Amino acid sequence: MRHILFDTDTASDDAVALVMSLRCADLHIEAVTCVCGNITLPKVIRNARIAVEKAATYRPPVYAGMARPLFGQPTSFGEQAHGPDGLGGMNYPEPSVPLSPGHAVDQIIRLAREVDDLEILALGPLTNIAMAILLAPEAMKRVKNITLMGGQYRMIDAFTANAEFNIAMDAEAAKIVFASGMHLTVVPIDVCYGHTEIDAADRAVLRGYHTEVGDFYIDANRTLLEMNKGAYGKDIISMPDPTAAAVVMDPGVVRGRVECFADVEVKSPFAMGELLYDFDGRSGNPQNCTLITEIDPARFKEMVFASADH
Ligand SMILES: [Ca+2]
Repeated sequence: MRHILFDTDTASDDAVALVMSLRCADLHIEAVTCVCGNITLPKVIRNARIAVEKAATYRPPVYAGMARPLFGQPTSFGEQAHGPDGLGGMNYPEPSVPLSPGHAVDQIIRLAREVDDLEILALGPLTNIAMAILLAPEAMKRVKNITLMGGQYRMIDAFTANAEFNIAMDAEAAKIVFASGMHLTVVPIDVCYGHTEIDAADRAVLRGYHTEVGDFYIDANRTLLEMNKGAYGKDIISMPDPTAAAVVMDPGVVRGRVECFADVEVKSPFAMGELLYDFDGRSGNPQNCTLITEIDPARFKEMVFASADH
């Protein structure tokens, strides 16, 4: 059994990732820690509690974390992609899963100290993780690995002209995490687009199960679907966070990876939050991350389906 801390700015694709992770027999989610990102923190917390309830397995504690980036205020929210509530405007009823007392950052540090081989899955801006590193660097060095959905590899204009949303939203926090000495597995936005997207045929499979979770995966992402149709002419639901969760659940879903050094640009307004790489060591910096470069789309979709067929 692997021990996972699930850090999330729970919008619609985070919710799918959380249900998948809770339904994965190999993982135990020790805590769900919420961070401002796709939507405001109160909505993140509510959606995390909804997702835990929808998974209908065990109920890890859900903790409130940072409500804004390290510096300044959030520059953007994702209502246009995820709906006013972050879950497709579905207005799901108030969940029975409670918010647990205590601050997410304190709980991250506590678990890093108490749990051997703790792994972190980080699916939003890295504010909570950076705060934990600043407060307790030695405790955080006990963490086995952080798998994060964030950044870009070859695709540059994923959110701003040169950066992806999760990193751009709190670039300084990301820089702290990349400089921490902790081992990172980076799932960039590139590998979450294309063949891993949920198309009409995939949605028919999910609907065909006639399960609450199968419907939840599609309904919670309906704003994302409409945006992709309207803005990009693509009849798909993109699944960045479930893709990163799949990498944790089953490393066999990874088709390509490269060991490298990565850092985050925080000074250039034009490239704020851009991930920068050294693939051959010429910068003199030691490798600090495993960059995922290709995903097996069929295997990924099988994992999405398997988590929704019951
Ligand atoms: Ca997210």
